[in-house]
Amino acid sequence: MRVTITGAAGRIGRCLTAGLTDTGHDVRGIDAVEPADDAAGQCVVADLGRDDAALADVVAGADAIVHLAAIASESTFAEALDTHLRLTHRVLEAAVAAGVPRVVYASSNHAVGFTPRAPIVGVDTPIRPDSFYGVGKAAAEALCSLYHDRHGVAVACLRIGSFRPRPDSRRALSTWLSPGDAVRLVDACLRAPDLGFAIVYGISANTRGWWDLTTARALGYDPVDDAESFAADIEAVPATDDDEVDGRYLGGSFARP
Ligand code: 15L
Repeated sequence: MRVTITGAAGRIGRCLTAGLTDTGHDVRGIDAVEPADDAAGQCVVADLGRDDAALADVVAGADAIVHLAAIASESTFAEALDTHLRLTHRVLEAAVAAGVPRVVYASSNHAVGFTPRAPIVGVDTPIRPDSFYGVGKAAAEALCSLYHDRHGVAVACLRIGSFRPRPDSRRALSTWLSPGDAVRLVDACLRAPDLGFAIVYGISANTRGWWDLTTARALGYDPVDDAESFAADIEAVPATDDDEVDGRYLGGSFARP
């Protein structure tokens, strides 16, 4: 498939550019900065938020857009509106204008981060953002739903957990998404024949995972990594008060008092 990735120079963008290319997709990227590795040749450097021509050009002829571009952490309310809602609106409009049938949107677990921790949480749990970041992601999920219903764009919203080379905290033993599984998840969303509108959690097959992967697996996601392999190393370091506080809500430190 011809796949356009926004935010291609970011951590997840570089991983997906390389991984989806290896999987056989024809990948083009767009980002405000040049990627710091081999993905450079596949990435247009342009301001997605302002440059209409560059956006139209990079999505032209695409079979799907993977929309990652955003500030991937807490920011001001104004920045959250801009980076999540306005930017996603631009990408969805560009998809409709160019006839791109499918969008994979990088949402976040922080859309439901103020949900008290429970053994298993489905994608149907009520929206409970833990930050302006989470509000922006939840609002952008709603925008994706509108573009699916109104314009027929197939959309997968990925509530990504903790994307890291390896889990780096007690919480990440539950929330980790490995680079390999990130590629597998997005590839499944690109290929799923009847995507419709789907919300899925983006984590690896973590033994201690608390987000239900049923909707992701139904799309064909078959995660292979498990944060448990790193548990002994992480638990060798004594737990802190922050670990205890971060264990109360799904969003961890984002939901601290
Ligand atoms: C996210 O959505 C953030 O982008 C990332 O920086 C982490 O904080 C991650 O969630 C997480 O919950 O660990």
